[in-house]
Amino acid sequence: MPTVDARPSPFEFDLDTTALLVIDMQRDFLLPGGFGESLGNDVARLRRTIAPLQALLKAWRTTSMPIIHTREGHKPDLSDCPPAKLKRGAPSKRIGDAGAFGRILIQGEYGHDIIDELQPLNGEIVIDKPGKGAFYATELSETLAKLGAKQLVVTGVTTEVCVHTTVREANDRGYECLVLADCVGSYFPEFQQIGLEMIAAQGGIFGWVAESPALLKEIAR
Ligand code: TIU
Repeated sequence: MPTVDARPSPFEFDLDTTALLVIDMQRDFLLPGGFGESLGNDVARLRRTIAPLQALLKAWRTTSMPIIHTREGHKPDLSDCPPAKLKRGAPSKRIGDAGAFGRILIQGEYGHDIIDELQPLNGEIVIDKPGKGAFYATELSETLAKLGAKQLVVTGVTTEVCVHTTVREANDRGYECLVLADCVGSYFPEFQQIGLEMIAAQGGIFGWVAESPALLKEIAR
C-alpha cells in the first residue's frame, strides 16, 4: 500500500478508495480586494496554497481517484443562511451584501466561484455548502458512499474554519483524513500552526498531517 510520511504516523492509503477534497478555494476568500481582504485579512497567507494545489491537482488528475471541490455560499434569497450567520460581521460586510466581486458568498456570483488557477475540470464534483463543514446540509456523504471512498486527502481554506470543521465531521463518520500542510491556509499564522497540531495530536485525534511532496512521491510510483 502507498504510505505517506506523515504526523503522527505514516499514512497508508489505497488508490481505489481515496478522494481528494479541495475546500472553498473561492475568489471571495483568496482574491486581493475581495471579501476576505475587506475583513482585514492578508490573503497572501491563503494564496501560498495555490501553487502546491496546482501541482497536486495535476498529479491527481493522472489517476482515477476522484476530486471533490467545495464552495461555501448561499442562495440569492439567503433562505439557506441561518439568521445567526447572517448577522455576523460588520454591517457592510455581511453575506449577501455587494462586494468587489458580486454579492458576497452568493451562488452564481463571480466571487463565489473557485479561483481561475484551480477551476474544476468537467466531470469533477463540485459541492455547494451553506456551512463551514462540507457534510452539513450537502450531498457529500452520499457522494463519498457512491465512490466507495474510505480515506480523504483534505486541502483548501481556511485551516481552522472550513478545513477543520470538515475533517472533524469526516473523522466522526469514519473517514481517515490526511491534511496537507502546504495545501491548507489560514489568515492567521498561529491558527495555521495550532490547527495542524490539533489534527495530529493525541495519536492523530482527527487525522494525519503531511506535506504535499510526500504524497506526490507516492502518486508518481
Ligand atoms: N471556507 C472557510 O473557511 N470559510 C470561512 O469563513 N473562513 C474563515 O476563516 N473566515
